[in-house]
Amino acid sequence: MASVSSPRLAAAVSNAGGLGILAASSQTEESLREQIIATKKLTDKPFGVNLMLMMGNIQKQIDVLIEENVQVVTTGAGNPGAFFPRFKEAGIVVMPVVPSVALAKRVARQGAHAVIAEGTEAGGHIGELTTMVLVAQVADSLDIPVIAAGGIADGRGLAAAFALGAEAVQLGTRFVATVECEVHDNYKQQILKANDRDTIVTGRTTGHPVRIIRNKLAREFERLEAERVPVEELEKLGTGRLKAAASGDMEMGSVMSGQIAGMINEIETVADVIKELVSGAKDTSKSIHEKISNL
Ligand code: TUI
Repeated sequence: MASVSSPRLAAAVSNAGGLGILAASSQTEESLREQIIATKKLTDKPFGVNLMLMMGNIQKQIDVLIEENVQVVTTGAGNPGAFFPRFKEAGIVVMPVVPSVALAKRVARQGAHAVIAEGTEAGGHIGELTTMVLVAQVADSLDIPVIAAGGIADGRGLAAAFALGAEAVQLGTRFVATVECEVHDNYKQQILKANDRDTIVTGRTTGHPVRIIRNKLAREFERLEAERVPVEELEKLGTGRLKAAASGDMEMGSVMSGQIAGMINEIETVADVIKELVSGAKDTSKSIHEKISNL
């Protein structure tokens, strides 16, 4: 949710009973600190910060989290092992995103409090396994809580995640199409317009696959990857593209979105999304119970 999450969105999620997550992404320490302070002004509930592990200033970002007494950290796009001693010393709850059982087991050994098992249905940087197979296998392998992510936008997804052994869910794309999300309206409309097959994975050949909604940038990636141009050229093409999308460029912006976009048809408030998530899961549970009773 780099460039997409903001104090307003994270605070809205926490105020509605979820755990809002701010994206540290490529922010400077100063700007991350400002965002944390702004979020504290908007909610008195706990919230977390997501760290992208390949960032050059990550140690300085962690300094800020500790100084600002952030209680929960999620990590993405790498193995957070090297940072665990600092998190542990500061008493921070750590929940790494994991794309495989192997990494889930490793971070659990290193002291993770929970893992976020994110399937390839998700938007942005992704792994290979689907949520359906990943969550069940990770839940079978660990004795810490598993949070399911990737392809979850409503109560049916929440109920399905519980069925697979998860204790909670993480939503990304669903929260982009909310009133409180501060990306350009073009981005939200692109998600509303998208159908089930409108996302595509770019950058597989770079080792950093990223799921985005099909557009001119995606076609450009496809062309260059088919021509097997050097990785540096692809990385250059990808630089700054999420910010461009967040600012409204739907042609050459990286409009990151999960495959669930086809199911999102309305911009709603965060509170309504969370209310429907819970009531939808309860309805789903009843109908599952009936179906199973009739077996
Ligand atoms: O990180 C995300 N989503 C993101 S990051 C991002 S910015 C970016 N742009 C281009 C290339 C890379 C990043 C846009 N969206 N989600 C969490 C996530 N983490 N998804 C998958 C993973 C992951 C992948 C491999 C986590 C760990 C991992 O480990 C590999 C290893 O080192 O064992």
